[in-house]
Amino acid sequence: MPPVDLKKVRAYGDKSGDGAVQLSFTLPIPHDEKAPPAAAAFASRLGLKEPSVVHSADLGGYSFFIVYGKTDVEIDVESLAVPKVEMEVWDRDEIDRVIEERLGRPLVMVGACIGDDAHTVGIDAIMNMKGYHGHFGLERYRMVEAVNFGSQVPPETLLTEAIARRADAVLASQIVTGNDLHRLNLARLIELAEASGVRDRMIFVCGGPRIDHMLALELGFDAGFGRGTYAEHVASFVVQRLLKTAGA
Ligand code: B12
Repeated sequence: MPPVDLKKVRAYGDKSGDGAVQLSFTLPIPHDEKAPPAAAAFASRLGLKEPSVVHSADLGGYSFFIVYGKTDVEIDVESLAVPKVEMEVWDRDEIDRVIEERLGRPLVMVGACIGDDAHTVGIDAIMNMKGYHGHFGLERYRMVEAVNFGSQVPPETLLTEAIARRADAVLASQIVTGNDLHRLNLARLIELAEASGVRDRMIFVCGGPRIDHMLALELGFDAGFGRGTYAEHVASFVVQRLLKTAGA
């Protein structure tokens, strides 16, 4: 691969620097002879040069498109400041050993999909015994008491359970929604924790397919995790944060 100037990054299609991109979208129009030209016009208005509609399909009254095009846009990747979760990823044995030897008691971690969200597969992957992709979940950790409250749990309920169990960490899962319900739900959890005076007594972690650490920090969480997260990432973060707080 040729060297890339990270201050001037262009899209890569067939060859370096060609600026070729692929875009998919739906228009609320019938899938007739005007549909592909409408898609090309739409892509053109977005600033794409040489728009070419390579796929279109009838969605039952609406039309779906895939369009190729070119752009001169360049971005300066070096100038982007992106926070990342500061931690070293330990394996399950190491995490259990450190909890036992340095913290001296099992840790309690409670979690749920909050609000209306019923997408439990992600939080199950982190918390349940079976885990995900061959990485066991928190229930499998000898020194972690993990309680997964499942789907559509109001933030109030999750916090009440966390307080009742004197949780060390609260794990909230959210699908990012177009109307920003994820922001409302996640922010509500933190507001409630602050109002109850427990914000500093627990570690708050959120996650989901389009959640990232930057969004998590913005909403008042300690960390945020997206796709490809395993239980050991979350547990490593929680343990290392507790050690830091304890000065251990
Ligand atoms: C399965 C599924 C469902 C199932 C969920 C069943 C269940 N028990 O979970 C059902 C059929 C119920 C469903 C319903 C809906 N769904 Co759905 N669903 C999916 C699907 C196909 C897979 C999601 C999944 O299981 N991924 C696998 C897990 C392992 O990945 P993950 O969630 O990213 O989790 C990982 C990380 O994100 C992270 N993580 C997740 N949570 C947490 C929490 C913490 C604390 C941490 C640290 C990490 C973490 O760790 C996990 C492991 O690495 C996705 C499409 C897709 N391919 O992603 C759509 C998708 C998420 N659904 C979508 C939609 C729109 C809906 C509905 C609104 C559809 C409808 N109109 O009814 C409803 C909403 C229901 C509701 N009230 O929430 C959209 C969301 C769009 C968006 N805004 O981004 C998607 C993206 C599909 C799409 N392209 O349109 N869905």
